[in-house]
Amino acid sequence: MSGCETLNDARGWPVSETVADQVRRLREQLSDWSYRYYVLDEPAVPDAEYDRAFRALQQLEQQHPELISADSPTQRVGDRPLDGFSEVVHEVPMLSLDNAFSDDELIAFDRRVRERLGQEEPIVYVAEPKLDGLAVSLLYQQGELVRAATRGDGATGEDITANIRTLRSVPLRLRGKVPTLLEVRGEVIMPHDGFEALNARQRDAGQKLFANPRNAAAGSLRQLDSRITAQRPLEFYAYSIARIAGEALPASHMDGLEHLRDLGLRVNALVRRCEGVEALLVFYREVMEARQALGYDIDGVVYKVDDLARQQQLGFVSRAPRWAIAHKFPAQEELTTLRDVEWQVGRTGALTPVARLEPVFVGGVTVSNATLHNADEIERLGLHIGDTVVVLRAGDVIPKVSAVLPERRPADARPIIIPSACPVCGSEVFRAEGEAVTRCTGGLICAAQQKEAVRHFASRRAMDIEGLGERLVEVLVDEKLIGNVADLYHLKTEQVASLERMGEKSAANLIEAIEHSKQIALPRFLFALGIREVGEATALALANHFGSLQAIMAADEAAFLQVADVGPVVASHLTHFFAEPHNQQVIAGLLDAGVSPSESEPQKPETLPLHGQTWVLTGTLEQLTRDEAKAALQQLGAKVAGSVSAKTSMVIAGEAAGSKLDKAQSLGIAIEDEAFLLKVLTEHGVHPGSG
Ligand code: D41
Repeated sequence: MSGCETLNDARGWPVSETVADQVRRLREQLSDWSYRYYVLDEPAVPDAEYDRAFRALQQLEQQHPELISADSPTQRVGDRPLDGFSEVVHEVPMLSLDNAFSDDELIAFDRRVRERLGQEEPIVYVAEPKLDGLAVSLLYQQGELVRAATRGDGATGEDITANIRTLRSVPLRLRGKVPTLLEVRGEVIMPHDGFEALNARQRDAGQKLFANPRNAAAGSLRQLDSRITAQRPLEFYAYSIARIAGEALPASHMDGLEHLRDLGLRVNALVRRCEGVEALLVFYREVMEARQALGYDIDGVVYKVDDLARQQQLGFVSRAPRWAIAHKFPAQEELTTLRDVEWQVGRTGALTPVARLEPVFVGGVTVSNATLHNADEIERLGLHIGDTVVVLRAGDVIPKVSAVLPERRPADARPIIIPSACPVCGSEVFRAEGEAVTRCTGGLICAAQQKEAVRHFASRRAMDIEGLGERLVEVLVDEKLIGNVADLYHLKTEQVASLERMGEKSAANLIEAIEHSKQIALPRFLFALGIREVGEATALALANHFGSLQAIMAADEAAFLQVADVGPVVASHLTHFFAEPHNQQVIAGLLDAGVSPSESEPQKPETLPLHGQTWVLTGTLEQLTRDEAKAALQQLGAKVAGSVSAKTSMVIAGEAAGSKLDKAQSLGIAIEDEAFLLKVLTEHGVHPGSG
């Protein structure tokens, strides 16, 4: 105990502290938090806390501009663009790395190293991931960042100090006891999440997209206006000391990296000391496994002889050190030829173009097919059959055609034609306005969609056929007992009982459940047909509006558009569905088999009890799902909106209702709970969830 008490303010600082002390304290605090965040990878405080301290410092500096210094964290961004980059001559050249493309080439490298050193025993190496970014060189004098340069041709680069200063992972001042001079080399990269976000912003702003994180990083460092660079998610990792003065060079590469960490520079966490070539190969495989999950691109690993004296002994050949090598991962992009395009039909009827390629070795496997996603993608790529294309296969993801080389297009190249009929069932195909996907309209008969169609038809909210689960649908279709939903109604107990893992009893139950489903409410029947974008609420609106299946099947697009809740897209899905002869046949088959959807008088919307009202559902309901509650309210003529406004008639608040509830309260709108909703529904004879 000092015995001398000082008064502290709310932050715990002595009140007598001078402004200069406060500024210094804030800077130390901020740089310490950055160090813990970037170098130790152990964030000390939430971002908001950092931001508060940052703003406090900004404010003090504004009031006392004489206290501003270049190494203050507030001074990362300059305020005017440069006319151009000036040249930087690298006092210590920035070397390049030799490559090994196979285990054998690596083993040969290790043998050469041991021969030159006259050493039989295993060499101690340091293994590092090879970050796929841009090499830069940072110069610190008396601990302060004074210059940053690109690699250029290795002998001269460009001065990008203003841009590098904007990277928060680059300290503007080193920590602790600093060398009088330090030149450190490292890589600037853009992580995947930042890259995706940047491209999304570029797209929104109508700007050109970056092809990959490396290009985005390069483009960001090449900005003459550092205010733009400051908005780009760039990160720096240090990987070697080029020169150091005022203290001795560490004895090994690993010691050097640890020293860099202590000085506040970020070093990649995967870096390892490895003894002997086998350990290098283990490291290579481990990093390759971890590659997809790293969050940034690497294109291989780098091995360096650890001992600096041995490095010196080995020296250089031309411009690469003999003591280091890059062990590259298999290329993830290769060129090949597009032989043909085939169209596959998915379980929901989407037609997907698949590229048939001249087989090519890429990403470690031979690829002969790649997805083309949809017709828009083909158009975007400007693809022709016969084209030379770039195939991308990253990790375990499906190979894709990522680009075309139009200058290599042969004279006999053919354009790609979108089929006009489904390649599986021959039904008409259809592409809704504004949609990228072309779809088969033969949903009820198309073999590609059979299983999905039957599964949906039988599901609880549709025909509710108990016991007809996904697995059984699979078997029934595979055993060719059914081809479409109408065939369900011709199944015999003996047929079902003969299936694997089906007893007499469960077979009888199934047939009974199928029989039971024949009496069905029209909205459920419509929903069960699996028409695109016709959910329960739309099915209900259609049933209310038209009253019968016959009336619906006779309607044209204009008539569908009269239905509340039906817009142009749904209207065109409906028209195409009912116009397809295959679908008409299946519906006729269902009716012939005795399925009889209920009929009722078409209801005039004005006569519905909640007509003209807008309800909002918020929070979690206990008894009903959101969809059920919504459908039930719509059945009574209410509109169900997603947000509260002055037009809202009623808010139903379930468990953990949030901002919508606050808003309703502030607008003075009636708020009730789920019990009230259920009471209203029963009073009007609506039993949600039971059709
Ligand atoms: O991660 C990298 N891209 C990386 C590049 C790394 N981890 N270490 C490297 N080490 C060197 C030497 C051995 C010459 C100091 C490198 C590079 N060079 C390098 N980057 C670009 C050219 C050379």
